[in-house]
Amino acid sequence: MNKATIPLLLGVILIAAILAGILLGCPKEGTTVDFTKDSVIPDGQIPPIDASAPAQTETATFALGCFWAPDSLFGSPDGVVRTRVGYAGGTTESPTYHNLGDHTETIQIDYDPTLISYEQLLEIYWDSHNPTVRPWSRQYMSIVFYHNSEQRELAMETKQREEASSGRRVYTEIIPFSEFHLAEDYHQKYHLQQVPELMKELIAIYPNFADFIDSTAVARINGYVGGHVTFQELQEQLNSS
Ligand code: MHO
Repeated sequence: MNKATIPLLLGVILIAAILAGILLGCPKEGTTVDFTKDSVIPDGQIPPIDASAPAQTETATFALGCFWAPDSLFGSPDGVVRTRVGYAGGTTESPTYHNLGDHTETIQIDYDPTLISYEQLLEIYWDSHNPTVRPWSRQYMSIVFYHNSEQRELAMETKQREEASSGRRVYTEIIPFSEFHLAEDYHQKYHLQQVPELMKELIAIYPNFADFIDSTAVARINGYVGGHVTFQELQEQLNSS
């Protein structure tokens, strides 16, 4: 074989390999999903993940600023069974978004402790907001509402760790949970509710809004809309049982 043909041959093989990769669909990452054409739940049935929701769950209650983003963030991890947003920590009776009184925007997370621990939820909590900034209103306070002494201990320990690592005061309050007032429907799964095509599809599957709020599948879809998983990962989550 002529010496000059070897690099040529290698070049041709390389180009062929790249083309084959593209044709066989390697770069799935950037694929955009168009919900005017594509469904998130193609068979239109309640997905397997909802049937696998355990009867026994534990609850974590956190405040970390506006509750819209945490609702998406905590919707994604395996082991989170449901998320709800509401108001807690104050004395005002029957608070609403426009009459919050001394309450704070709060997220409540029901989780399966065999799949995710309170400590892991606390990691997400500390990583996703900056509690060293003095809160400017009760509405956006940083608070861990503990449900038992074990949660209290873990919250105190990790708060101390945050203070030590930042070298700054952490304003997070650690107080006992007393009451959670569910927020208005339009605040639940807020990011997801901004996508009308998805809402149309999901309301057909969950005609009762309370079922929509409590669904694990809907929490995961809200996590996807918030950018916490890929569409491929979401499909695997919805089909897991
Ligand atoms: N900046 C947001 C905060 C909403 S959050 C539920 C707004 O008022 O649009 O507090």
